[in-house]
Amino acid sequence: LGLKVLKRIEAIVREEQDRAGAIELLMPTIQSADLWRQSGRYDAYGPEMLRITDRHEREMLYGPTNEEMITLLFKDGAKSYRDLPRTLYHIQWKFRDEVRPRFGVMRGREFLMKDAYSFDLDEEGLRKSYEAMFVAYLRTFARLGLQAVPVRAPSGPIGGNLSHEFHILADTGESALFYDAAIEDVTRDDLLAADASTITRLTDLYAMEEEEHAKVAECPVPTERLRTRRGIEVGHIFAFGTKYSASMGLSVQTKEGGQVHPHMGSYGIGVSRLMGAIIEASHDENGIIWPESVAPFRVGLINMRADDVMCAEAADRLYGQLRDAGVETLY
Ligand code: P5A
Repeated sequence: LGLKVLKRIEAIVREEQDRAGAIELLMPTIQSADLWRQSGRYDAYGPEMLRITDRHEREMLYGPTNEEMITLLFKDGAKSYRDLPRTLYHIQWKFRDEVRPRFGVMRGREFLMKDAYSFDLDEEGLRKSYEAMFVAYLRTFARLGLQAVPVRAPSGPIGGNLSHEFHILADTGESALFYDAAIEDVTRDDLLAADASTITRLTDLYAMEEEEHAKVAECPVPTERLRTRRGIEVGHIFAFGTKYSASMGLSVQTKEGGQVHPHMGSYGIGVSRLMGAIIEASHDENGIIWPESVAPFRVGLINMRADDVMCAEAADRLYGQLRDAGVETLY
């Protein structure tokens, strides 16, 4: 049942990436250490990276993320401004040797991530690509039946100066959030119809993780409107400009004949974590309440009198009819 739910989450994530104009590919899980030496992250990444050697004693690693690899692939294929803007994504397993793996899929060492990477000629282009992914995220989480709060975030080891995390509100969440109650007024329909103005509306409202909130001198939200809730980070997006294109020697020809390093961003969704996050956000004392869009089955059919021929026939018939009508049924 869990696998069915995971596949449904993955399908919604994929549909919204495609809708935003991103192109799907599939990159390997194992990467070479040399690739990461080019960006300077091989040493910087620390013990979370699972380092391995092959039979020739070459240093390899199990990818925790793919900024370096996508930059290399893009370098092979894109030569001029005509190849941009472009956003590429894959849905692939990652490995991070987390100090404290917790709660199964919520913080696993091996987990499924959707990671997208955008390439633009300039900062203005990057801002548009970032916005397109922001909209895709709002729609994705709304379709999954979730209320996601976008939070301005520090970018950490990925780098850059513009970054947002998307948090699902749940009492068991690992992060403490402080946000303006007006964020809760944004409806599911608003999110499904999201555009640049929805992003402005949301990002103009205050929302911070505890650690960042503590650094703010004076809180701009009046006490009666300030909400404190716990959240689960299900997505994280970054605009980091030329950090990887410059360090890894990726440049493309401009219209005028010059060369520029593309401005890049990366955009992650924790696909397997979402399965746990949905459960945390949507359950009661009887168990999980799957939002309809990800439920493993729509109908549960039980023949309560298996030894009664007529009853068995009726149940079989009903099961056939439901299946013919395309209604997924657990019999
Ligand atoms: C963005 C895409 C990145 O790695 N590089 C490519 C950027 N961002 S991130 O924030 O580090 O991860 C993106 C999302 O992946 C989920 N996630 C995890 N899920 C389960 N177990 C883990 N150990 C784990 N680590 C990260 C989160 O949802 C995160 O937002």
